Amino acid sequence: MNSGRRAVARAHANIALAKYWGKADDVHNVPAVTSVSVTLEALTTTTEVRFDPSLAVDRLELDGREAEGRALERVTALLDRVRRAASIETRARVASRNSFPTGSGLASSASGFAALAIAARSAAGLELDRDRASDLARRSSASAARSIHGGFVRLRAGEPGDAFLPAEPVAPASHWDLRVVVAVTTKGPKKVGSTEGMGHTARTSPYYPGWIALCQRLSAEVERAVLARDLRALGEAAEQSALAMHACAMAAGPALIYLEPSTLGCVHAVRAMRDRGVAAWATIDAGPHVKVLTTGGDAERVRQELASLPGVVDTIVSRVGGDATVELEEA
Ligand code: 2P0
Repeated sequence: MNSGRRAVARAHANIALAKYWGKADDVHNVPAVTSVSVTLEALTTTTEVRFDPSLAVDRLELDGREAEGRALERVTALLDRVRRAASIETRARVASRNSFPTGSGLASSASGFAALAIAARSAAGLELDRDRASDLARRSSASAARSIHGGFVRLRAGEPGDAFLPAEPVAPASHWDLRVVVAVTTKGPKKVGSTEGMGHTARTSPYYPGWIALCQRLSAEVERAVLARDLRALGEAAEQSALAMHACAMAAGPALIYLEPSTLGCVHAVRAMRDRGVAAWATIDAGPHVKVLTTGGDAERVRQELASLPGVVDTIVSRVGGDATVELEEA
Protein backbone atom coordinates (compact mmCIF):
# COMPACT_ATOMS: atom_id res chain seq x y z
CA MET A 1 0.00 0.00 0.00
CA ASN A 2 2.88 2.36 0.81
CA SER A 3 5.21 0.81 -1.69
CA GLY A 4 4.96 3.65 -4.21
CA ARG A 5 6.01 6.31 -1.76
CA ARG A 6 9.41 7.90 -1.94
CA ALA A 7 10.54 10.30 0.77
CA VAL A 8 13.62 12.52 0.71
CA ALA A 9 14.80 14.06 3.98
CA ARG A 10 17.54 16.53 4.74
CA ALA A 11 19.13 16.91 8.16
CA HIS A 12 22.10 18.89 9.38
CA ALA A 13 24.88 17.62 11.62
CA ASN A 14 25.12 19.06 15.11
CA ILE A 15 27.87 19.56 17.64
CA ALA A 16 27.30 19.30 21.35
CA LEU A 17 28.07 22.44 23.36
CA ALA A 18 27.45 20.37 26.51
CA LYS A 19 28.70 16.90 25.59
CA TYR A 20 26.98 13.54 25.82
CA TRP A 21 29.45 10.88 26.96
CA GLY A 22 28.05 7.88 28.85
CA LYS A 23 24.88 5.82 28.79
CA ALA A 24 22.28 5.14 31.46
CA ASP A 25 21.09 2.15 29.43
CA ASP A 26 23.02 0.44 26.63
CA VAL A 27 20.08 -1.57 25.32
CA HIS A 28 17.73 1.39 24.84
CA ASN A 29 20.61 3.81 24.12
CA VAL A 30 19.66 6.24 26.88
CA PRO A 31 22.19 9.01 27.71
CA ALA A 32 23.44 9.32 31.29
CA VAL A 33 23.93 13.08 30.94
CA THR A 34 22.00 15.97 29.43
CA SER A 35 23.57 17.35 26.25
CA VAL A 36 22.88 20.63 24.45
CA SER A 37 23.83 21.11 20.81
CA VAL A 38 23.88 23.57 17.95
CA THR A 39 22.74 22.42 14.51
CA LEU A 40 25.21 23.19 11.67
CA GLU A 41 23.84 24.52 8.41
CA ALA A 42 26.98 23.71 6.40
CA LEU A 43 27.00 19.95 7.10
CA THR A 44 23.98 18.25 5.55
CA THR A 45 22.89 14.69 4.84
CA THR A 46 20.22 14.02 2.22
CA THR A 47 18.57 10.61 2.45
CA GLU A 48 16.02 9.00 0.16
CA VAL A 49 13.89 6.04 1.30
CA ARG A 50 11.58 4.00 -0.90
CA PHE A 51 9.80 0.85 0.26
CA ASP A 52 9.97 -1.61 -2.63
CA PRO A 53 7.99 -4.88 -2.66
CA SER A 54 10.45 -6.44 -5.12
CA LEU A 55 13.26 -6.44 -2.51
CA ALA A 56 14.06 -9.41 -0.26
CA VAL A 57 16.45 -7.37 1.91
CA ASP A 58 17.05 -3.68 2.58
CA ARG A 59 19.55 -1.99 0.27
CA LEU A 60 21.81 0.91 1.21
CA GLU A 61 23.80 3.30 -0.93
CA LEU A 62 26.18 5.71 0.82
CA ASP A 63 27.59 8.56 -1.28
CA GLY A 64 26.87 6.57 -4.43
CA ARG A 65 28.36 3.26 -3.27
CA GLU A 66 26.49 0.12 -2.23
CA ALA A 67 27.08 -0.44 1.50
CA GLU A 68 26.81 -3.66 3.49
CA GLY A 69 27.93 -5.01 6.86
CA ARG A 70 27.57 -2.93 10.00
CA ALA A 71 26.30 0.19 8.18
CA LEU A 72 23.47 -1.78 6.55
CA GLU A 73 22.64 -3.59 9.82
CA ARG A 74 22.20 -0.26 11.63
CA VAL A 75 19.94 1.03 8.85
CA THR A 76 17.86 -2.18 8.88
CA ALA A 77 17.47 -1.95 12.68
CA LEU A 78 15.94 1.52 12.28
CA LEU A 79 13.76 0.41 9.34
CA ASP A 80 12.51 -2.58 11.39
CA ARG A 81 11.22 -0.17 14.04
CA VAL A 82 9.45 1.88 11.35
CA ARG A 83 7.97 -1.27 9.78
CA ARG A 84 6.60 -2.35 13.17
CA ALA A 85 5.07 1.11 13.77
CA ALA A 86 3.51 1.18 10.28
CA SER A 87 2.49 -2.53 10.24
CA ILE A 88 4.32 -3.21 6.98
CA GLU A 89 6.95 -5.76 6.04
CA THR A 90 8.25 -4.29 2.79
CA ARG A 91 12.03 -3.83 2.46
CA ALA A 92 13.45 -0.48 1.47
CA ARG A 93 16.00 1.16 -0.77
CA VAL A 94 17.96 3.83 1.08
CA ALA A 95 20.32 6.26 -0.63
CA SER A 96 22.22 8.75 1.50
CA ARG A 97 24.60 11.53 0.58
CA ASN A 98 26.66 13.91 2.73
CA SER A 99 27.49 17.47 1.70
CA PHE A 100 30.82 17.03 3.48
CA PRO A 101 33.55 14.45 2.89
CA THR A 102 32.44 11.06 4.22
CA GLY A 103 35.03 9.44 6.40
CA SER A 104 36.39 12.85 7.37
CA GLY A 105 35.39 12.08 10.94
CA LEU A 106 32.78 14.82 10.99
CA ALA A 107 29.49 13.94 12.64
CA SER A 108 27.81 12.00 9.83
CA SER A 109 25.93 9.59 12.10
CA ALA A 110 23.96 12.45 13.68
CA SER A 111 22.71 13.95 10.41
CA GLY A 112 22.56 10.51 8.78
CA PHE A 113 20.25 8.80 11.28
CA ALA A 114 18.13 11.95 11.70
CA ALA A 115 17.53 12.13 7.94
CA LEU A 116 16.91 8.38 7.78
CA ALA A 117 14.40 8.47 10.66
CA ILE A 118 12.35 11.24 9.07
CA ALA A 119 12.51 9.84 5.53
CA ALA A 120 11.70 6.27 6.61
CA ARG A 121 8.69 7.31 8.70
CA SER A 122 7.30 9.43 5.85
CA ALA A 123 7.90 6.78 3.20
CA ALA A 124 6.08 4.27 5.41
CA GLY A 125 3.06 6.55 5.61
CA LEU A 126 3.57 7.70 9.21
CA GLU A 127 2.96 11.36 10.06
CA LEU A 128 5.79 13.87 10.51
CA ASP A 129 5.99 13.72 14.29
CA ARG A 130 9.31 15.25 15.39
CA ASP A 131 9.22 13.67 18.86
CA ARG A 132 8.74 10.19 17.45
CA ALA A 133 11.35 10.77 14.74
CA SER A 134 13.83 12.08 17.32
CA ASP A 135 13.23 9.13 19.65
CA LEU A 136 13.66 6.76 16.69
CA ALA A 137 16.92 8.45 15.65
CA ARG A 138 18.22 8.34 19.25
CA ARG A 139 17.98 4.56 19.33
CA SER A 140 20.46 4.39 16.44
CA SER A 141 22.76 7.19 17.59
CA ALA A 142 21.93 9.43 20.54
CA SER A 143 23.41 12.55 18.94
CA ALA A 144 21.09 11.99 15.94
CA ALA A 145 18.06 12.72 18.14
CA ARG A 146 19.28 16.33 18.30
CA SER A 147 19.61 16.75 14.50
CA ILE A 148 15.82 16.49 14.04
CA HIS A 149 15.62 20.09 15.27
CA GLY A 150 17.35 23.21 14.06
CA GLY A 151 18.90 25.86 16.26
CA PHE A 152 19.86 24.89 19.79
CA VAL A 153 18.68 21.53 21.09
CA ARG A 154 18.63 19.59 24.37
CA LEU A 155 18.70 15.82 24.84
CA ARG A 156 17.97 15.05 28.47
CA ALA A 157 19.68 12.43 30.55
CA GLY A 158 17.33 9.49 30.93
CA GLU A 159 16.73 6.63 33.33
CA PRO A 160 17.56 2.99 32.60
CA GLY A 161 14.68 1.46 30.64
CA ASP A 162 13.34 4.78 29.33
CA ALA A 163 10.98 3.90 26.52
CA PHE A 164 10.55 7.34 24.98
CA LEU A 165 13.18 10.07 25.05
CA PRO A 166 13.17 12.63 22.21
CA ALA A 167 15.40 15.71 21.98
CA GLU A 168 13.79 19.08 22.66
CA PRO A 169 14.29 22.46 20.97
CA VAL A 170 15.85 25.11 23.22
CA ALA A 171 15.86 27.99 20.69
CA PRO A 172 15.38 28.16 16.90
CA ALA A 173 18.19 28.99 14.44
CA SER A 174 16.88 32.56 14.16
CA HIS A 175 17.57 33.09 17.88
CA TRP A 176 21.32 33.70 17.47
CA ASP A 177 23.56 34.20 14.44
CA LEU A 178 26.47 32.28 15.93
CA ARG A 179 29.23 30.84 13.71
CA VAL A 180 31.11 27.59 14.06
CA VAL A 181 34.46 27.18 12.33
CA VAL A 182 35.45 23.56 11.82
CA ALA A 183 39.16 22.77 11.58
CA VAL A 184 39.56 19.38 9.90
CA THR A 185 42.87 18.00 11.12
CA THR A 186 45.08 15.17 9.95
CA LYS A 187 43.98 11.83 11.29
CA GLY A 188 46.10 9.48 13.34
CA PRO A 189 45.39 5.77 13.78
CA LYS A 190 41.74 4.73 13.52
CA LYS A 191 39.80 6.15 16.44
CA VAL A 192 37.68 4.16 18.84
CA GLY A 193 33.95 4.61 18.04
CA SER A 194 31.87 6.71 20.42
CA THR A 195 29.71 3.86 21.71
CA GLU A 196 32.71 1.71 22.55
CA GLY A 197 34.70 4.69 23.84
CA MET A 198 32.07 5.89 26.25
CA GLY A 199 31.45 2.36 27.54
CA HIS A 200 35.16 1.89 28.19
CA THR A 201 35.34 5.30 29.90
CA ALA A 202 32.36 4.52 32.16
CA ARG A 203 33.84 1.16 33.15
CA THR A 204 37.44 2.17 33.76
CA SER A 205 37.91 5.92 34.26
CA PRO A 206 38.17 7.00 37.91
CA TYR A 207 36.95 10.44 36.77
CA TYR A 208 33.64 9.17 35.38
CA PRO A 209 31.55 9.99 38.50
CA GLY A 210 33.06 13.49 38.50
CA TRP A 211 32.21 13.88 34.82
CA ILE A 212 28.57 12.90 35.44
CA ALA A 213 28.32 15.41 38.29
CA LEU A 214 29.91 18.19 36.21
CA CYS A 215 27.54 17.63 33.27
CA GLN A 216 24.49 18.64 35.23
CA ARG A 217 25.95 22.07 35.95
CA LEU A 218 27.49 22.57 32.50
CA SER A 219 24.37 21.66 30.52
CA ALA A 220 22.38 24.17 32.59
CA GLU A 221 25.06 26.82 32.05
CA VAL A 222 25.15 26.18 28.31
CA GLU A 223 21.39 26.50 28.07
CA ARG A 224 21.35 29.71 30.09
CA ALA A 225 24.11 31.18 27.94
CA VAL A 226 22.30 30.25 24.73
CA LEU A 227 19.07 31.84 25.89
CA ALA A 228 20.98 35.00 26.97
CA ARG A 229 23.07 35.00 23.73
CA ASP A 230 26.14 35.25 25.97
CA LEU A 231 29.02 33.92 23.84
CA ARG A 232 31.65 34.21 26.57
CA ALA A 233 29.59 32.19 29.05
CA LEU A 234 28.68 29.69 26.35
CA GLY A 235 32.27 29.36 25.15
CA GLU A 236 33.68 28.84 28.63
CA ALA A 237 31.11 26.15 29.49
CA ALA A 238 31.46 24.44 26.09
CA GLU A 239 35.25 24.39 26.25
CA GLN A 240 35.16 22.94 29.77
CA SER A 241 32.64 20.31 28.72
CA ALA A 242 34.82 19.15 25.81
CA LEU A 243 38.10 19.15 27.72
CA ALA A 244 36.57 17.44 30.77
CA MET A 245 35.12 14.74 28.51
CA HIS A 246 38.55 14.14 27.00
CA ALA A 247 40.27 14.24 30.41
CA CYS A 248 37.82 11.61 31.63
CA ALA A 249 38.49 9.43 28.56
CA MET A 250 42.27 9.88 28.90
CA ALA A 251 42.10 8.69 32.52
CA ALA A 252 40.48 5.39 31.37
CA GLY A 253 42.57 2.22 31.46
CA PRO A 254 43.95 1.87 28.85
CA ALA A 255 43.80 5.55 27.99
CA LEU A 256 41.48 6.72 25.25
CA ILE A 257 43.16 9.59 23.43
CA TYR A 258 41.28 11.26 20.59
CA LEU A 259 43.47 14.37 20.58
CA GLU A 260 46.24 14.65 18.00
CA PRO A 261 49.10 17.17 18.09
CA SER A 262 47.17 19.23 15.50
CA THR A 263 44.10 19.19 17.77
CA LEU A 264 46.03 20.68 20.67
CA GLY A 265 47.69 23.14 18.28
CA CYS A 266 44.22 24.45 17.39
CA VAL A 267 43.16 24.67 21.04
CA HIS A 268 46.25 26.70 21.93
CA ALA A 269 45.76 28.95 18.91
CA VAL A 270 42.16 29.58 19.95
CA ARG A 271 43.29 30.58 23.44
CA ALA A 272 45.93 32.90 21.98
CA MET A 273 43.29 34.49 19.72
CA ARG A 274 41.14 35.09 22.77
CA ASP A 275 44.05 36.85 24.49
CA ARG A 276 44.09 39.21 21.50
CA GLY A 277 40.38 39.97 21.88
CA VAL A 278 39.00 37.57 19.26
CA ALA A 279 35.77 35.81 20.28
CA ALA A 280 36.75 32.14 19.94
CA TRP A 281 36.14 29.04 22.06
CA ALA A 282 37.02 25.47 21.10
CA THR A 283 35.15 22.20 21.34
CA ILE A 284 36.27 18.69 20.33
CA ASP A 285 34.25 15.51 19.80
CA ALA A 286 35.36 11.87 19.63
CA GLY A 287 37.99 12.61 17.00
CA PRO A 288 40.88 14.97 16.28
CA HIS A 289 38.97 17.85 14.65
CA VAL A 290 38.35 21.15 16.41
CA LYS A 291 35.17 23.23 16.20
CA VAL A 292 35.39 26.88 17.20
CA LEU A 293 32.47 28.98 18.41
CA THR A 294 32.69 32.54 17.20
CA THR A 295 30.78 35.54 15.84
CA GLY A 296 29.95 36.52 12.25
CA GLY A 297 32.49 39.34 12.56
CA ASP A 298 35.39 37.15 13.72
CA ALA A 299 34.63 33.96 11.74
CA GLU A 300 36.86 34.66 8.73
CA ARG A 301 39.81 35.67 10.89
CA VAL A 302 39.42 32.54 13.01
CA ARG A 303 39.17 30.42 9.87
CA GLN A 304 42.34 31.91 8.37
CA GLU A 305 44.34 31.43 11.57
CA LEU A 306 43.22 27.82 11.94
CA ALA A 307 43.91 27.11 8.26
CA SER A 308 47.53 28.27 8.70
CA LEU A 309 48.26 25.77 11.50
CA PRO A 310 50.25 22.57 10.96
CA GLY A 311 48.01 19.55 10.43
CA VAL A 312 44.88 21.52 9.55
CA VAL A 313 43.83 20.17 6.14
CA ASP A 314 40.50 21.95 5.67
CA THR A 315 38.27 24.54 7.30
CA ILE A 316 34.49 24.96 7.12
CA VAL A 317 32.51 27.94 8.42
CA SER A 318 28.92 27.22 9.38
CA ARG A 319 25.91 29.21 10.44
CA VAL A 320 23.26 27.75 12.72
CA GLY A 321 21.12 25.29 10.76
CA GLY A 322 17.38 24.72 10.67
CA ASP A 323 15.05 21.77 11.27
CA ALA A 324 15.34 18.51 9.39
CA THR A 325 12.90 18.55 6.47
CA VAL A 326 11.19 15.95 4.29
CA GLU A 327 9.50 15.82 0.89
CA LEU A 328 7.15 13.04 -0.06
CA GLU A 329 6.46 11.97 -3.63
CA GLU A 330 4.20 9.31 -5.11
CA ALA A 331 6.66 7.42 -7.32
C1 2P0 B 1 28.02 14.44 21.54
N1 2P0 B 1 29.40 12.50 20.90
O1 2P0 B 1 27.34 14.88 22.48
C2 2P0 B 1 29.12 13.49 21.92
C3 2P0 B 1 30.41 14.17 22.16
C4 2P0 B 1 30.79 12.38 20.64
C5 2P0 B 1 31.46 13.25 21.62
O2 2P0 B 1 27.27 11.91 20.73
O3 2P0 B 1 26.62 5.51 21.12
O4 2P0 B 1 27.53 8.36 17.79
O5 2P0 B 1 25.62 5.96 18.87
O6 2P0 B 1 24.62 6.98 20.94
O7 2P0 B 1 25.60 9.52 18.93
C6 2P0 B 1 28.72 10.68 19.41
O8 2P0 B 1 27.97 9.63 19.85
O9 2P0 B 1 26.83 7.70 20.12
C7 2P0 B 1 28.41 11.74 20.40
P1 2P0 B 1 25.85 6.48 20.28
P2 2P0 B 1 26.88 8.82 19.04
O10 2P0 B 1 27.86 14.81 20.36
